[in-house]
Amino acid sequence: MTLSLRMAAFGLAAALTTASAHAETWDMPTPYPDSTFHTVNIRDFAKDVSDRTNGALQIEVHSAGSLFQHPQIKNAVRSGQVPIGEFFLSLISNEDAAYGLDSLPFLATNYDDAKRLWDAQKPVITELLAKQNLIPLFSVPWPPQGLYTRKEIATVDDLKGVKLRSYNPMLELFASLSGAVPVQVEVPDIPQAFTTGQVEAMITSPSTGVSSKAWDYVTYYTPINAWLPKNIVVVNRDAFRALPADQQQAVMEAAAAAETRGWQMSMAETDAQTKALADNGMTVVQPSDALIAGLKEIGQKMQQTWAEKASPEANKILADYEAMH
Ligand code: PCA
Repeated sequence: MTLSLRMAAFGLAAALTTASAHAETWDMPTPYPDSTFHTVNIRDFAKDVSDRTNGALQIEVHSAGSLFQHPQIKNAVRSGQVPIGEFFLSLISNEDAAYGLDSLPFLATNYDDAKRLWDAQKPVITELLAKQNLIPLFSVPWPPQGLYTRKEIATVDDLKGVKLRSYNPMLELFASLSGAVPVQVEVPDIPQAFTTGQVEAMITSPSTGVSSKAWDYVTYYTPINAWLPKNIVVVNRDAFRALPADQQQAVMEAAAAAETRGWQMSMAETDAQTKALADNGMTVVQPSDALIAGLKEIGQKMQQTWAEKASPEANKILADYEAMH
């Protein structure tokens, strides 16, 4: 090797050492399976962060509750056990009613309204999360939620006594008010909950219906489209502030892009995954007027209960949202 080549090789090695000394890897727990569009979007976000930081910040996604189970993810980020994570926003609606607004039946039932609701929610939620050392990065809705059952559901009465899978305190109340029996089950456990008879019906998106192969356990899908609940990605504030300024900016830019992309993915999912349910043999039934009327009554009761429990700031979200119409 000539001297100049050796010098060049030495220079390269030194450069690599410097780069790897500064490269950081963030473990990121998420609750949902790899095939779920939220997880796909988060992996795109991770790649975007890596690209924008020239590889200096890597995010390693641990999907389907594999690193932390869903109910533990928020606190794992809060305490700094991991710097970043995703969870279902309304899962924590018992902490503050502001987190649960997107799961109030028939408040926001399409993407435009869901967006208005998020715009109204965001400043209040940002402040609440700040008290827990957390910064929200982006939030993406699931497609409108529909009803999966073994028998056709013509009215709310048909839900009496049915063991209904629940995923947050709002749905638990909804189930109780409709006479069903709520059972909390995380997405990765859905197939087992149905096969063991723990649950016999669920309310979720066509996306989760497909990812959990609902056709193996239930026959009817009724798109009641009553709410569009959201996932949120949060970062630990100390971990974020420890990043160099250019990397902080890269994370924020990648997050904004992920929010836009995620909403588009969600919209595209609704029809595509409802069709996939039908293609796999499920009977897709439009809800009867009587069923919708009964469910709306429950929604109204829930909104009253919600407003009584909610802080003035949370109630103001609702007022702001309604003023946007
Ligand atoms: N899927 C998730 C949350 C809402 C949805 O559509 C679930 O069923 O738990």
